[in-house]
Amino acid sequence: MEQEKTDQLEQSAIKEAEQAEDSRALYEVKMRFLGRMGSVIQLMKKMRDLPPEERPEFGKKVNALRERLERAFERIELALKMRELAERLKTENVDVTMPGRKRASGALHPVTVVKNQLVDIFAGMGFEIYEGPEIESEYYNFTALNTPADHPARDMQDTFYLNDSFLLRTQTSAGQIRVMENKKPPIKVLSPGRVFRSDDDATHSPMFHQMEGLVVDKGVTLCDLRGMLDEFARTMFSETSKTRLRPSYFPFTEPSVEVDVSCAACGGDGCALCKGTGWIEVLGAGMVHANVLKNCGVDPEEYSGFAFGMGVERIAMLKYGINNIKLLTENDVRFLEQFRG
Ligand code: 2NL
Repeated sequence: MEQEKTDQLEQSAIKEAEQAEDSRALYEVKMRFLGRMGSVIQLMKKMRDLPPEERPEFGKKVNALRERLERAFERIELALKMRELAERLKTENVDVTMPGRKRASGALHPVTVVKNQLVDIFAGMGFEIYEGPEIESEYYNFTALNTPADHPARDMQDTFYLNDSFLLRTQTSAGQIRVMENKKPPIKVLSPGRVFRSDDDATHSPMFHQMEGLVVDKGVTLCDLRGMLDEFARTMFSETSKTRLRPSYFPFTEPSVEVDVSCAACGGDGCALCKGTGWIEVLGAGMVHANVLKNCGVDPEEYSGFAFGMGVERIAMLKYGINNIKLLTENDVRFLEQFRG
């Protein structure tokens, strides 16, 4: 009777195990027979109902059954795993000859490249970098810079006003005024940053990047400015670049100059880029006006200074032969791709 029961249990366990669809189902069957509440344990518990002399014999039998079942489950599990692996290998095969997906790599924008170059050149000459705020008061942007109340640059037509006294800075010198107010000379600062003017055509954009330099100390002259600009032109454009100063006017400098650099495209002979003149206008500069120094608490009898300002987009356009400033803000990938370093 007992023998019959064990045989039956063994047979149905093996049968169910062999019918299991996957390893999960097989594990469930195994738990049902060999688990802590499984049939084999239940069978073992029956030992208590037997007379003591029959117990050892019964125990041995049940233990033998458990060992046989464990081996059977191991064998079935191995076969099932092999089958599942074969199945996976059939569906998850990888075509190692397939070409990879191309990933487009990014690069710095040409304006950023030129800005970094300019910062490197002037930092190498000992300039400190100071970036002021983009929103400025009328005082820092115009009044302190000796720009009279009726100057056309202050006009609503040219300047973006936020309210009666605040505006989007039209030049980075607004920030340089703060430096002069707060620091005793010697001063040597470079201010790169966005500026805003109500201007819009092929060479003017309502937002562009400016880079202004300011040097204030005892005995600073226009000659120092020129020497520094020569060095700048040679590093930025070509080893053989020359500079030329032409008289000009800015309210914040006296004297004021416009600075031309010999055309790097033709070497000064005259070409389409320089419109046959051999020279290209690159920046504006001058000796800091005595009124500007006074406005910042710097004594013009004791100190003098020079300053210069250039448009970063303009330098980038000259360097790369770009004929429309808008190309620099449209961000057409076909345009930008040509500047990958
Ligand atoms: C231009 C001309 C210029 C300055 C900027 C300056 C700054 C201070 C005092 C005096 Cl704090 N001047 N900056 C001077 C001359 C010209 O920029 O054409 N910029 C695009």
